[in-house]
Amino acid sequence: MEETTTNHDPQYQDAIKAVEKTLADLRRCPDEEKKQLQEDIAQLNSMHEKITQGRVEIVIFGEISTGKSALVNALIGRDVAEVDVQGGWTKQVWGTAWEGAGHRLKSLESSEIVIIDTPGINEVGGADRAQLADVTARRADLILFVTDSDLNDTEYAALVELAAVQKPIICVFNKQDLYQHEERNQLTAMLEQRLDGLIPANHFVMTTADPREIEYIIEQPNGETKTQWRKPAPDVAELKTLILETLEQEGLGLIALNAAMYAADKSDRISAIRVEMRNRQADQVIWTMAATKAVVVAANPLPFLDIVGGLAVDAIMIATLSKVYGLSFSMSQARGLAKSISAAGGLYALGELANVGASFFKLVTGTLGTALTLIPQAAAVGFGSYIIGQSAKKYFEQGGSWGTGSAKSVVKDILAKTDKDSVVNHLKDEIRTRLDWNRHGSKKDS
Ligand SMILES: Nc1nc2c(ncn2[C@@H]2O[C@H](COP(=O)(O)OP(=O)(O)OP(=O)(O)O)[C@@H](O)[C@H]2O)c(=O)[nH]1
Ligand SMILES: [Mg+2]
Repeated sequence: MEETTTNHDPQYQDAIKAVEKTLADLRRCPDEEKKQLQEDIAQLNSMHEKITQGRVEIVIFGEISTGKSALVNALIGRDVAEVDVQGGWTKQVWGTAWEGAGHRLKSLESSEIVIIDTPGINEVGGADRAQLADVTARRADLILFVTDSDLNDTEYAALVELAAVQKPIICVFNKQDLYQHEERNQLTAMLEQRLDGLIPANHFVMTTADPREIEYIIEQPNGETKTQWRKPAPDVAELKTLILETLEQEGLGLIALNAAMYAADKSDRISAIRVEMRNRQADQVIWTMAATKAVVVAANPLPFLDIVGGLAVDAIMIATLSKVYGLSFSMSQARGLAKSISAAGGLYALGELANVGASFFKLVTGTLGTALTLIPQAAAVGFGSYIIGQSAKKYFEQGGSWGTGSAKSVVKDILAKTDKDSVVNHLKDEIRTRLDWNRHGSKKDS
């Protein structure tokens, strides 16, 4: 990835590294995981671009028609956003560069400020709103929360949600031209009270982004007067100063902190998804193989029950599990691991139990007879495989090692944690289902 900056601020460099490391982790994910994490990859890539360019993102939130788009125009100094008398005008989140701000982050020539306009918070419903606010706010370096009177419940709830994201927030009380002195003082006092504890007192400013036309009386050269309706200039000076001051103070540190937080969030999410996906896949492999082994034992004559045959199923299971965890064990490695787990847990005993049962049965009947009577033994063999599978899973979860314990302690731990009856019952059901199905085929009267 190319560096577009030569800034050596350590905090800033660390933040870039954090984002790059998270991206590198993502690139190493197997394809299936990558598919699930597509959006995160795209978001992180744009975060990488943002931080290397030193792009500061200011996001504007607020209810419908409070003047968010008008504020973008007033700050930028020309009409870039559509302003409308009817509420609900702005439909999507979009950003525009604030070139006239004249602000550059210290020693970061390529830096720019982008102002991002969003739809009214009451425009999108509850869960979606929270989602939108969350996604947008997480990227934001600075949040402008716009209101045009006292906060209603929706606004207050949204502001609380935003404050939880831990970004600097400026509360903008817009449409000042609509208020008389007295009313303005009352509203201001109410707002200040509401904001207390949510945002610092000096992060509250008043603006007039798009004043109503007023009637001017114009004196003409001939002494006559005429009236004309004109729009006064917007007044966002105090807000602009506050934004630039905030950026000046926090500048690079702000975007660095932000990017680092973002990367940390993402890597938590990546590991959570990865753990969950692998876990699910691994369990599926273990159940399938344990049931297969149990069914094989229950349904087939004695030769299938020998240790070598049983071990083969476990080895296939372990080789498959190794792939789930991004390691690829050969069959002989897999067999080796299966053996050592069995030995560590004394699990051959479980297999032999089945052998005894089967031999006994063969002795009595001379044939396999009804497979159904072998179910308990077969389920016991399946249980052995289940434990081997879970132990191998633990081994692979730890990157192919027993961690601080030994094979023995891991198997022992797993045996202690496993609800044996429920696993065995599950396997019994599985055998019955599969054998029943068989019975309708070839083994009708066995
Ligand atoms: N009087 C007055 N009207 C304003 C001011 N700012 C905005 N308005 C008016 O308020 C209305 C809504 O303005 P917008 O900028 O579209 O508001 P918005 O918050 O972007 O609205 P949505 O995108 O629909 O959520 C328009 O009619 C603006 O002219 C202001 O400072 N004073
Ligand atoms: Mg708008």
